[in-house]
Amino acid sequence: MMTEPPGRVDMGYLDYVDLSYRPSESDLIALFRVEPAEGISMKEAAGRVASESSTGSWTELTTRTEEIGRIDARVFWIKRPYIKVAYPSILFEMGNIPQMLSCFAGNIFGMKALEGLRLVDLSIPSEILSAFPGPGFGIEGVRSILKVQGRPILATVPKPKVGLSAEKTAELAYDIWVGGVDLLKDDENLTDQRFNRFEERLKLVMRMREKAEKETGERKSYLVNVTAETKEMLRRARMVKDYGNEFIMVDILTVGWAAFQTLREEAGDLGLAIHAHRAFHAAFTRNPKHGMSMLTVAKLARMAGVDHIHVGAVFGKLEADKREVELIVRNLRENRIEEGRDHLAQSWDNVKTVFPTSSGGLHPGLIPKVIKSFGVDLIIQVGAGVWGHPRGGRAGAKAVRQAIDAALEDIPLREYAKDKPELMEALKLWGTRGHI
Ligand code: CAP
Ligand code: MG
Repeated sequence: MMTEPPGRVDMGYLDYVDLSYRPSESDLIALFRVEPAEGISMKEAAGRVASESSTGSWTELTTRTEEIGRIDARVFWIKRPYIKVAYPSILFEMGNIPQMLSCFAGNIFGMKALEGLRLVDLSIPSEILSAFPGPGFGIEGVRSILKVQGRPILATVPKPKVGLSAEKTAELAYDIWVGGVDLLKDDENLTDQRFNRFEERLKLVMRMREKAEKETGERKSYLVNVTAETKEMLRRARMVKDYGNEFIMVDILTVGWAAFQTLREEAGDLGLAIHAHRAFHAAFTRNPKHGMSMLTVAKLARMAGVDHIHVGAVFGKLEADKREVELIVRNLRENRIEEGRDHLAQSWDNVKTVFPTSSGGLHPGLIPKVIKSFGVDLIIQVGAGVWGHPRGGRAGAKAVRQAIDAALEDIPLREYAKDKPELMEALKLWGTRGHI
């Protein structure tokens, strides 16, 4: 006969389900969509999620004690296919996003007992939020760098996305700045390649910025892609500062959260604002039955301290659910979100706001829809919709600015375009619909 070790407490999956539990203020709440595998009940599947993401494993453990039971995650709500799990904050190392993800977004995605699992939303308690820096500038800070109020900020990325030389990039920068764009942006896969060296590009673009600012009397800046191995990324961020620019850009998901956290600290020391590109997100956000939502990514990004983040353009070339984009935008711009049927409540305390960036397949004909849907506290990022203009980038930039003005004045595009040849030509070419 086996003897039980002293203090041992048996714990099955169903013990992780306690529908009478009321989460405490310091619990982190996760909303999951769960699809149990054949033969597994919803309750057991839910229990398995809480178990594997906190203290449990596939069998009962001789080493488990009552003390350890205090840090169990608990399923406290089930409404098929959704469940809510409360994680005591002691489960988490403060200020460590990789560790947090390894709990509620780790092994559980691979469990054979689940057909599908999606992390839909997180409600992050103040105790955890306060361990992170949040954005250094936020919407207000970025607006005051650029001295632009009351309208969306306009950015453009030279196309082709890779292949242009540093000299050509600088030349194009001048064109679009003079055409009315506020921010030049690097593309997500342009970093320091042989055909376009990072420092060379930065130096030449900065020179052009001086010229463009003098000629237009407007502030112009550059979202410089520093994405690289972590130490190299920090070196590049310092270089951006040395050349006198205000922003860096980073592909937050391909560099990883740890690298991003390190970069955020460096940017804080240097006084640089951060533009976050989300390349790679669709690998795990796109399947509605599995993976993790973009809403979750955006909330972690606000907590970790991005100043801008791509949220999807809805009307453009890339997949984005309008309802989810609206929720993301609210979570980036507001300080308190009440719980709703498909999302959790969130208090942002004094964490600064983040500029949502709408991008991907945009062109002048879509601008009024974007502004109508997401408002003016927005960065509108247009690539091919500038560089595909029949009369080149400068005319393309003008056409987008004209479309923004038309939307703000609430004048239909075709009417506004009557005495604006740039906008008229863009509308002739692309119309007012999205292109995939
Ligand atoms: C837009 C873009 C962005 C996408 C990313 C591109 O260019 O620069 O990377 O918007 O998607 O290369 O596709 P276009 P999202 O304007 O030429 O489409 O913003 O959804 O993260
Ligand atoms: Mg791009």
